[in-house]
Amino acid sequence: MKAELINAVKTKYIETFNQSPLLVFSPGRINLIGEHTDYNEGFVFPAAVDKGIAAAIQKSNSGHCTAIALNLDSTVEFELDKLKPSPEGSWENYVLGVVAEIQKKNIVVGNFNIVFKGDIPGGAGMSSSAALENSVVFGLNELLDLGLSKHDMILISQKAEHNYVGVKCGIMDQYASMFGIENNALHLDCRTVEAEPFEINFKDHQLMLINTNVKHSLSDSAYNDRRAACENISKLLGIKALRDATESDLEQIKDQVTPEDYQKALYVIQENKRTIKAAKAIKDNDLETLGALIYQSHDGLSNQYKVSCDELDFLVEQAKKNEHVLGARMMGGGFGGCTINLVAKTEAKAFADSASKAYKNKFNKDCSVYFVKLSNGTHLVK
Ligand code: GAF
Repeated sequence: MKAELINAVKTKYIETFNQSPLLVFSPGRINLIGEHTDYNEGFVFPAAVDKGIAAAIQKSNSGHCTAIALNLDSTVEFELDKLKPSPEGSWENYVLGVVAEIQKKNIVVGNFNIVFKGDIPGGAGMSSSAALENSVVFGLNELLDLGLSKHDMILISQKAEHNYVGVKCGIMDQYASMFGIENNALHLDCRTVEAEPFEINFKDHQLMLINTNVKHSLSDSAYNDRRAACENISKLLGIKALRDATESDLEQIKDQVTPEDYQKALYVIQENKRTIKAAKAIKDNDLETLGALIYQSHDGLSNQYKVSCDELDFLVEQAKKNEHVLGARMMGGGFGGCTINLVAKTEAKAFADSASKAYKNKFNKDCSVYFVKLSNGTHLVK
């Protein structure tokens, strides 16, 4: 699929602009465990996957920039000295935001044209946004020799999302998409922004994603609200981020926060511990423990952090009923998107079929099943 995407953007670029472009591929990501811990400066466990966004980019001498999204059949033109966000929900905000953040560093960006095509399902919680942002900053850095490091680039992508898209995201998605390593998941410390790669070979088990194919509205504002709640509690505790809190610290200020916010902070503290335990379980090849931690993660996301939805909870319940699924949970920001499942290889297809049938009966719509390969991060394609 990657080759087809690259071919499509290259062909469109040459047809439209009559020049030969640089080609970039930027992947989406999964996350084993560690959800909503990144903006609390805690641990996460993502991996880049073999679904992503291809971009063809080259300098423009037309006096303006043009960006084309082939999936959406949409073309946008803009001028670099007049950048401002487009209305909320516009895809080009990811592109404009990246350029604006580079400019904020007093780096001069020259005119360029860019064509995108991707195969990350929208709203699946697989970070098509980070893939898009990273493809732009990486492409511009190569094309214009901007001298940015990969760490600079992911911070630019993250700020673009904060300031142009309006989602106060953490650093997990941009990191995983940029720094992914084939066959590895990255145990990332979101405070130091350094990761330990873990080669993932679950032998007779594998990871499987099931996409609910729903994305409930308000997910962006609910995300920002949760981040704000975590930051308020950190302030009350006199710490930099919830990563520094223990359950007993939280207990001390229990009467100063709402019961709902108390549960949210407790979830973050517990999820951070689970993510550290998951790294040990993988090192010990203890898949039962890993699976149990994954189920606990979902329970916390659903009942304490309140970012799940009926469709996700239903798919996790289906997994729990199946003895061949060691763990399942919602993945990403929540309110829709995928569950990630740790399932016996020989039973994966049967579980996918039975869960899909049950889902269709319950919600009268289809879910989708994906088997992904852990892959390299954003790179040039020769
Ligand atoms: C979204 C955000 F972009 C990430 O930074 C992270 O917080 C995730 O939700 C939840 O773990 O993908």
